[in-house]
Amino acid sequence: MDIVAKTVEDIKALRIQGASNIRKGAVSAIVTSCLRNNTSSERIFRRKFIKDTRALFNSRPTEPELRTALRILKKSISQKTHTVEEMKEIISRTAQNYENDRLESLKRIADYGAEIIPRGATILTHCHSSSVVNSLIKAKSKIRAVYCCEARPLYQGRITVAELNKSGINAITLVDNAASTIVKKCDLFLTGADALLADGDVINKIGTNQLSTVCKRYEVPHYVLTSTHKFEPASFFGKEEPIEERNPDEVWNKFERGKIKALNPAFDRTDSKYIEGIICELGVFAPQMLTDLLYKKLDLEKHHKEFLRL
Ligand code: RUB
Repeated sequence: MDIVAKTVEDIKALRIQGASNIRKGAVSAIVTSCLRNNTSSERIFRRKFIKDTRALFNSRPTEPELRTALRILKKSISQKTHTVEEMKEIISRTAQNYENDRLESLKRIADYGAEIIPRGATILTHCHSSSVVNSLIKAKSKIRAVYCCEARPLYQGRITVAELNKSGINAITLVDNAASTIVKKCDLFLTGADALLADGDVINKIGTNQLSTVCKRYEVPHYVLTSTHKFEPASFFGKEEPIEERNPDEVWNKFERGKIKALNPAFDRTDSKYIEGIICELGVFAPQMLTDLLYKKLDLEKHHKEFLRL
């Protein structure tokens, strides 16, 4: 099977899971597909590149980082005079630069994240985020316990608890509905993000919003750890970020549930007013301060049309 088709399938089936891994898998597939392309015709090369990019772009709806990386790759070969060999070289180089930039971001997020964790901390987390796991591992010596919500229906929280345990952190799994009973003994609630929006709201795994609301009630600060690559610039121009609706069979398979309907949204949106801070590669920010900064940094007023086009 073609590498791009296989990657799209893996992303849809969550064999590649989490915003950062999805982007990484997609970029690697597109680079491999380009390098394997034997054509010497620039037109045919571009046509295949666009077809592959579109398939990956649409593989999961609520993933701005995936879209950002693919937009950057496409922009890198926008000059129409390149030969196929030049385009291959540019695409590989751009992908490598992006990866280096993300690795550097991840390192900085882990540093800033570890810094806000107090000594003897008890922490609540939800689902699986590479940014959160990295920060917790970095702050290991200060951590008393991490409670990891399972994140039904697909239990990505179990990936978190297993990774933390393996690194020697006292990590405990709990069903999602038990969170409010232990939140009172937690110092922090830490999550990743799938999308960061213009008004400072954050989209993350389903259940994040209700946990964040409970945390606010008990004055447990919710910090979101994410790189600014998850920012969706289209949200500044009124575009709603779609929430992926997944197969109801993930909740309850159809042989057992018969005609009973099941709802299965993958993500939810947490209001910026519940979020204490966003920890990104630039530092720790109040949500809206960060989005104002990104608007200016990306010079979106001038470039938004060009930036948003795939
Ligand atoms: C994963 C999820 C993660 C974010 C951030 O959902 O919600 O918290 O993607 O991940 P799913 P990271 O399992 O449905 O992809 O910090 O690794 O980018």
